[in-house]
Amino acid sequence: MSIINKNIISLRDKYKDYFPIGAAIRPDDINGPHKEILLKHYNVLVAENHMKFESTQPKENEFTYEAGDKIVDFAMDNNMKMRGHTLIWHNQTTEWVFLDNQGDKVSREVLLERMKNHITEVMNHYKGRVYAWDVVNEAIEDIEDKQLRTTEWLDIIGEDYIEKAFQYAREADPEALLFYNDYNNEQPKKLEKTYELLKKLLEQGVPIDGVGIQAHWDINDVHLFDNLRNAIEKYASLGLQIQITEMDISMFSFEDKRKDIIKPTKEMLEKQARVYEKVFSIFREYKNVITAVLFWGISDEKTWKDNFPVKNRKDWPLIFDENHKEKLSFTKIVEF
Ligand code: HAH
Repeated sequence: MSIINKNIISLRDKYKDYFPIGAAIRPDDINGPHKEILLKHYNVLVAENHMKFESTQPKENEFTYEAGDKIVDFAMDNNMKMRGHTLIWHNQTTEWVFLDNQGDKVSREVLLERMKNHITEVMNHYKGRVYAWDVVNEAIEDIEDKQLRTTEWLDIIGEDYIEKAFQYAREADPEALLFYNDYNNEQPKKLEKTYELLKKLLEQGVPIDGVGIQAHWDINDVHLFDNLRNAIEKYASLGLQIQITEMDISMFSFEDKRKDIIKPTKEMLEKQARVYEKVFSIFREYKNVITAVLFWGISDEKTWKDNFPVKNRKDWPLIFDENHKEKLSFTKIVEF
């Protein structure tokens, strides 16, 4: 039996004059109720996990594309665009990348060679199918007064690892749009650091086309709307396009570690709907610079927020509920 209610408007149709709307998916989402939601509402996809370093090159020079290909084939068969996430990141990257046969850290030269090989291989494999890549993910430090996150990439290669990654990416696929992607990068301090980094790189001629605002937000952030507007304007002033790459709006603020809420209250759902309504109205206002909006998941049935930042705590951050039905948040996004 189909879960689709024919009377419900399609999100991607409603937004056809604004930007593509998408979701991060896992291979099993292309069956069952999630498949129906995808086919009706979305026109851009991203693999939640299956294009990350540990998935595409778990061992040196052993590239594995099966799961990623399954997702890309589904996207192509259904006329959807595909984003690539992600090439260079400190997480979900297997340890071998940074070590030699003795288990010692490799040299800058070796790591640059491995970086280039990875980027070239993976981008070549997906050439013509993945139109935009998160080349570098989460390189900015959260702690104040420190610009770059401490990672093996930075430690072994040095600060120019970011520009190298973008250069290799441009060489590998000159047609692909290249993004720098991060979370909390609409918040003033992280925005400032990101702006400085991107400005410097662009002045040096590093090929960066856009910035990804992950948008892992929550219903309690009172500064969100002002921060978001400010961030969009600031990034756009650099001539960059902006994509909202991983949106979800948690019922819990980051510091809230409560585990006793087993069902969202009406008040929580209404609050979430107001946040979704408002951020989408801001996105529409900036449709000239926002070139895609993607959710990090499909329905509340499963989301990474069920395990982050608190393990095994149910959250309800998406616009379809645990039974795949449209939430009030959905309604508020399409009512304009
Ligand atoms: C994102 N990190 C990653 O880009 C994505 O690949 C992963 O599947 C989920 C979320 C977000 C993140 C955060 O919001 C706070 C701290 C660390 C990481």
